[in-house]
Amino acid sequence: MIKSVSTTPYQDQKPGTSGLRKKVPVFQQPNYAENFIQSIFDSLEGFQGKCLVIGGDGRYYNREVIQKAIKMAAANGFGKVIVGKGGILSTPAASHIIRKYKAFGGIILSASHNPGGPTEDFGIKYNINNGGPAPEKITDAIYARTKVIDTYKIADFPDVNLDRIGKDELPGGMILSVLDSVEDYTALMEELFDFGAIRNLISLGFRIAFDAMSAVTGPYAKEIFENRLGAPSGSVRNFMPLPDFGGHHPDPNPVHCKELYDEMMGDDAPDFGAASDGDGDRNLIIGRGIFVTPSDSLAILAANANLAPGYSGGLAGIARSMPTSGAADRVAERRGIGMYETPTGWKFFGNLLDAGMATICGEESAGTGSNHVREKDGLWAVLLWLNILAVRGESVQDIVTQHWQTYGRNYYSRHDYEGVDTDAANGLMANLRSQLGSLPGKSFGPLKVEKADDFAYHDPVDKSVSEHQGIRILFEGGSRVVFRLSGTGTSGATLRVYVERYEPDSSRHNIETQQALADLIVAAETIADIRSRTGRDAPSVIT
Ligand code: VG1
Ligand code: CO
Repeated sequence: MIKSVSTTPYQDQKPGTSGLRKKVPVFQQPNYAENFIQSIFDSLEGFQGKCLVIGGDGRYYNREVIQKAIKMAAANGFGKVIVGKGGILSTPAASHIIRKYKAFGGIILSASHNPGGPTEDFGIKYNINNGGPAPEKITDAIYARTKVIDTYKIADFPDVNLDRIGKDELPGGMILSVLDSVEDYTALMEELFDFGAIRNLISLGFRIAFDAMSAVTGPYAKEIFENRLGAPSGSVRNFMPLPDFGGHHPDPNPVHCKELYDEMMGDDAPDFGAASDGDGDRNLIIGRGIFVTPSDSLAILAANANLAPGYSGGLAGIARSMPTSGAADRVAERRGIGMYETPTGWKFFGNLLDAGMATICGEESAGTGSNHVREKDGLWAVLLWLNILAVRGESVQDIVTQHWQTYGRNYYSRHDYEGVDTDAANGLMANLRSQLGSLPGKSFGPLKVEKADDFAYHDPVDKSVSEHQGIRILFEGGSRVVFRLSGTGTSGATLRVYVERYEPDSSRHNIETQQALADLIVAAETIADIRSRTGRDAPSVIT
């Protein structure tokens, strides 16, 4: 019934910013997925007889790995497995289901915003019982295990039916429960937001355009925006999840959502445009004629969250990843609430949310969320925006410009250099580190360096320390440049350069972003020597 299979370890199974991500052919190597899943189980204690949630974003290879994971969960002694119908669960929905059904943890199969398909990306990550990504202590243990693993356990029963909702006892006694992927999540959104007010806004002719990017949010968005909130059919586009996302890159930014972006900038644009990514945890917000940067969106959502029923009592605090702009800090300061700066990656927010120190969290990479789950949540952000728009009765443009008038504007942009030679990228970072001591006091054009460091995070809850989380160069007056290497890519290295400048004067809030940041962009190049070290004249993607 239960087979113990001998295996040999792979040396490259180190989880990155958000789980293990590799090309599909890498995952298809013999025992590759099995080794990683067994290493997860081997790093956990006390799950005998307990419940495991398994879900994925529907990308290529999803179903195959779900079948393996179910059989391995049974063989390792879990008492119950919950999966979404068809093996589909958005990342925030999986987080909710782990919490709602008090599961021991969950396995989420996704490579998020990375492309899908037979030669594209796949990923596996483990979430703990609070619904959030496993902290580094666990991911480090999983990695250590992958390097020495020699057997895995798998039950020997035929593939289960993932498409029939209901409960089944599998051979050996483990219960399999297949849930509607959308229902529990939608109910949670109805508790947090005033659906009546949003429905009313839409009935008055407010037009929304949501691009699901042929990824996991399609069925969720159809149900929420069209069926429950009454948006006309067609308001949700690309709503059929496809294993290859229609050949697109399901990353909700103005570059990969160009069609929606152009429409929102054009004549007769809808009032509100939005999109989400491969696994449903990111969001893109565009008003008629205005793109809202994720950092601004976090600040505006935090400043207005009390207008939604779920947050009417105000916020305990706000948390943002270090490279995210300081716009939200100004909101926290004015409200007299806590502000926390964490390394990149949602796993660092879990402790702050669990401890009740932060209510809303966000990242510059288009992730925003709250204490309702322990992942970032794309549709949640869209619904909070809609709730705010319904209550305030103003346009996105008005809300954003008023926010800048009140708090000042943080001009912000991220420049990504993708697929850079790994040694060159490491060399660039090492060179930056070597300059940290000598940079303060130096001037670059009109900018003078005030401070330079390698960001280290001291978790205020569990006291753990995470070092080398990005090089920060802070200039006098509050501008800064941050450099770090991506931990989610699957080929070569990706250098991310984050550029930010604070502008308090509202007569200077209409400058084009790259122009507003021009001096900083030049300084970044001078200090890091990006062109000669990477061989690139320009970033691959500017957001
Ligand atoms: C990127 C983003 C980070 C985000 C992570 C996972 O990581 O920068 O903010 O948390 O992706 O998001 P990196 O290491 O490539 O910069 V997702 O939607 O891919 O789960
Ligand atoms: Co994602």
